[in-house]
Amino acid sequence: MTGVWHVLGAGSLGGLWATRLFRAGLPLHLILRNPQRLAEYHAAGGLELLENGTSRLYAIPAELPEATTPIERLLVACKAYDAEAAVAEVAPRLTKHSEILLLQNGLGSQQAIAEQWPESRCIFISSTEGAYRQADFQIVHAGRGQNWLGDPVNRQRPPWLGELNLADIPYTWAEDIMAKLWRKLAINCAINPLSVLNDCRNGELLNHPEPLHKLCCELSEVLRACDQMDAADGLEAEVLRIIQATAQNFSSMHQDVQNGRRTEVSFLLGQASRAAHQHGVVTPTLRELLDRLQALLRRHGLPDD
Ligand code: NAD
Ligand code: KPL
Repeated sequence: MTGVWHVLGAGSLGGLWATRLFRAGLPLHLILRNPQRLAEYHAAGGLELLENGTSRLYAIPAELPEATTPIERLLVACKAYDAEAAVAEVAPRLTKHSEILLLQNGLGSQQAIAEQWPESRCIFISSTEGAYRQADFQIVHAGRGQNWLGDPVNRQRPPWLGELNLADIPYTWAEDIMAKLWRKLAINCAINPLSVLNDCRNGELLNHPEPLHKLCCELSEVLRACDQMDAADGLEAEVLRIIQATAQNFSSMHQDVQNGRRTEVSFLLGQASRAAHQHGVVTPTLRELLDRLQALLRRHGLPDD
């Protein structure tokens, strides 16, 4: 074993990772945001994982950000818009050679954290696993998937990857994690906003081939301008394949809006738009989509970033 895991954020994906690591016998602490959340957690008796029709409660030790034990490996499982501030709260506890694992979707939050804490090794994760919260501290493992882990500045595998095998957490070490993250960002940009604006399941987007096609062309051009040739290759075909494979599902952004939760738009469409602007790529479809999406978010009383 190579040290203690600290999981920052006991939500859906953080809970899924934490329960699997803990039941494999790995040393782990959850970090909860404030004394009230910690008291509620203790009252619940731990984190419950519902999986394959069975449920089990795991009494994982939990603490506050201001605890004093050093942190060597931090798994950040907050939403992209909370991640930097959450790391700042525990930053005084990070050891000199600490590792920060970032589970956030989209792009932008990872780079901000890597710049802010250059002494820590930042490992980016692109996850296609599915989990949601049925109630506070009750996590449902809803969909099998993959976790790609990688470090854009150091391709060496960390020594603790074997612990993920022990915990039955599916993973692949990605030599080019940026390509994975850009590809997922582009797929989410193509599907999620259109599903929100048309208020539909993913499959119904096949009835709107024109905006989907234009969007995929613009997104591919943005990816190529960012030197992400692999991520651009065959984007539209993959988007169509994913739409078919998830035809009956509502996208995560659609679910966020339906449930009155803030979206990660700034780290998805916002990031694609900023990259387009920076590289002088003209993206009228993307721009119009972002404007319409932000207007809809404001109408729903949600932040538009
Ligand atoms: P979530 O909202 O279920 O969980 C986030 C948790 O972080 C919440 O419990 C929140 O209270 C906590 N948090 C926020 N600020 C904190 C702070 N300062 N200190 C401590 N805790 C704090 O979100 P999620 O669905 O687990 O998503 C996390 C990230 O993973 C997102 O970027 C999401 O896009 C990505 N992701 C999620 C899934 C999924 O199936 N849920 C799949 C792939 C990727
Ligand atoms: O990742 C997704 C999401 O809903 O966030 C899919 C299903 C791929 C749609 O973009």
